[in-house]
Amino acid sequence: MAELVLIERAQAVSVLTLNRPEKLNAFTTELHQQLAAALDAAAADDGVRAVLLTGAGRGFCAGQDLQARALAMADGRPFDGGGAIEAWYNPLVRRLRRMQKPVVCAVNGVAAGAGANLALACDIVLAARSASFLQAFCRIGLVPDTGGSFFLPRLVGRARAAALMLLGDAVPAEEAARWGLIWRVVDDAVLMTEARALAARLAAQPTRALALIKTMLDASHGNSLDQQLDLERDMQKIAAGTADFREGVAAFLEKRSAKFRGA
Ligand code: LHQ
Repeated sequence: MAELVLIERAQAVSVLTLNRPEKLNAFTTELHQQLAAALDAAAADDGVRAVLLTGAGRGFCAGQDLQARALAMADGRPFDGGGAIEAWYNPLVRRLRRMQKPVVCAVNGVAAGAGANLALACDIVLAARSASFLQAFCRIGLVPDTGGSFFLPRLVGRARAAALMLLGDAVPAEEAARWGLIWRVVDDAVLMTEARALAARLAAQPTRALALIKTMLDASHGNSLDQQLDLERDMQKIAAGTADFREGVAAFLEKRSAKFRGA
């Protein structure tokens, strides 16, 4: 079986590399299957405290593989776009958002269609200066998926989201960072060093608290102030019950660095 997702363990970080470089890591069913399995394994392993997602070669991910073979249904029926979303793309976004640990995305090159929105579903996105983000869907008569119509307006506002989705133009990484679509741009040569350092730093933080923060961020846009205040109370109750909180306070009082265990 071809290794379409390379899995490397760097201490407490699981580094996942999409690996169809000749097709800019476009999604086939096999790639989806391997990515889902790798994310599930990372989620289930308490020794993994951060995930780093990137792509092999010059692209990050060109979205759905548009070759006829990848679109063909096994039983000869026409391609069912909604079926592919239900079977693969929606579960992928849910896996990332429900992951009880931070997910860093290192966008090493073009991120198009579902590939662009895959990046936006991660927690912190770093991009190489040469990378670009492209809501390619309208170019081929499709609509944004993989959470794009949810994430984009929240990240960059309706005006920019509308132009991105209706025009399908590429946004260079530096502009994406200026707009708040992603966290930061770095030189191509240092992307993976920076991304690995960031993931390692996150992996040494209090993992339970980080997971609770993800929950709060995701709830924030749908909640009223009162609901969010209640959620903060509930999340703080859980965080304050962790060993990592006790360690954090002890380290502060003893004027030393905290050694968080992620529990
Ligand atoms: C590709 C692809 C690709 C196959 C590059 N497929 N081969 C969900 C399920 C339901 C319905 C369907 O949609 C979805 C979600 C989606 O993601 S829809 C959006 C699908 N993606 C696109 O429309 C992007 C298509 N790709 C492009 O527009 C360009 O390739 C970009 C702008 C990403 C990069 O352009 P270039 O840097 O000029 O590279 P290239 O076009 O020369 O691509 C390099 C190779 O990769 C080339 O293969 P070849 O054998 O000719 O060298 C491309 O055919 C192949 N490739 N994207 N999505």
